[in-house]
Amino acid sequence: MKSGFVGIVGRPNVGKSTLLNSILGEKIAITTDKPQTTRNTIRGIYTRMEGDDPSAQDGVQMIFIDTPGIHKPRNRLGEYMTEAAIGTFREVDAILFLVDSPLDRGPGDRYILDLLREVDTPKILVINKVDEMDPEEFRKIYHEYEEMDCFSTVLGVSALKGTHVDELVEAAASFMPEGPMYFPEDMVTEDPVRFIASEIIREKILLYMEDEVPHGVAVEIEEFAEEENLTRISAVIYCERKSHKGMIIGKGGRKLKGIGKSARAELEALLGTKVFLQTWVKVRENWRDSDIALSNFGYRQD
Ligand SMILES: Nc1nc2c(ncn2[C@@H]2O[C@H](COP(=O)(O)OP(=O)(O)OP(=O)(O)O)[C@@H](O)[C@H]2O)c(=O)[nH]1
Ligand SMILES: [Mg+2]
Repeated sequence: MKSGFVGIVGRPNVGKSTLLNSILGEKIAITTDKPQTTRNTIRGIYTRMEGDDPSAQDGVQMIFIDTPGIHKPRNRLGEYMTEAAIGTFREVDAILFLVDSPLDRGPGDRYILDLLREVDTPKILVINKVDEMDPEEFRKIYHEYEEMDCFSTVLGVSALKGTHVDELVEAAASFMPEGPMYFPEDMVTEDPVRFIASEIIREKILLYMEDEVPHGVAVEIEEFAEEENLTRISAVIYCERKSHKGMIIGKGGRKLKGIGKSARAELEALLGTKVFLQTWVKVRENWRDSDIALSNFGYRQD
């Protein structure tokens, strides 16, 4: 059996989490149109068994690690995110470097490229969002990266539509060493359901809120009680300013109601039970620069 770890890295918003979900065929990472959505490394387990004899354990198991977008940090949270992403470079057997535009337009890509050149790990360059590129633009990006002697393979995919994702999985598998089966065949993630629940709520806040507000939000699950056919969840939504609290709650509580409603629908689908979701909004000023708060919210190095 072949098995190993694959890092998915790149600038914010290039589609790393969308790609992880597409590879797994299941949503375990939240995705939005706003940069800096992902804040932790998120591991998804891909297993494909081959042959008729399951005890022979022929096949491949890859643990894909979705990472926060690498950017120039403006606070301690940003530093944590960027360090978490760069830290995976040396922990994996292959790296997928995602881009969605030509190099010249992305100083961020250039910075990541320089970091990638320093590690020996095999690298695959993945041009994502080909569904919205004209062929000329795609060719330009393709040649730009193909000419560098940094990447084993250059591939174009659409994580959103699933185009060429199978080929990408094959390319990653070709770099996996012989190894054990780390996880049971049907396991897709190790992340606790509490964490996924907090992420789903944060995703809805990112989708419903504009500008700086959602970036200063952290979600903490205070209660997660599973009863027969019902899950009771209480969540505290922390924001950085009093004015943000008012905006999240909205006129007559309408905004928060909308966020809660859409989070609840997704949580019910995930858990397969009814969900009773309570949310509170609290202010914790400048928590993104507080080591204690970051640690409390789960943003710390493992
Ligand atoms: N058209 C198109 N849009 C895509 C594709 N993949 C991702 N997107 C969109 O790009 C946006 C960002 O996707 P994410 O998966 O959240 O990006 P990310 O790289 O994980 O972003 P961060 O977590 O912020 O670093 C979302 O609006 C996605 O729907 C694609 O193949 N085609
Ligand atoms: Mg992401």
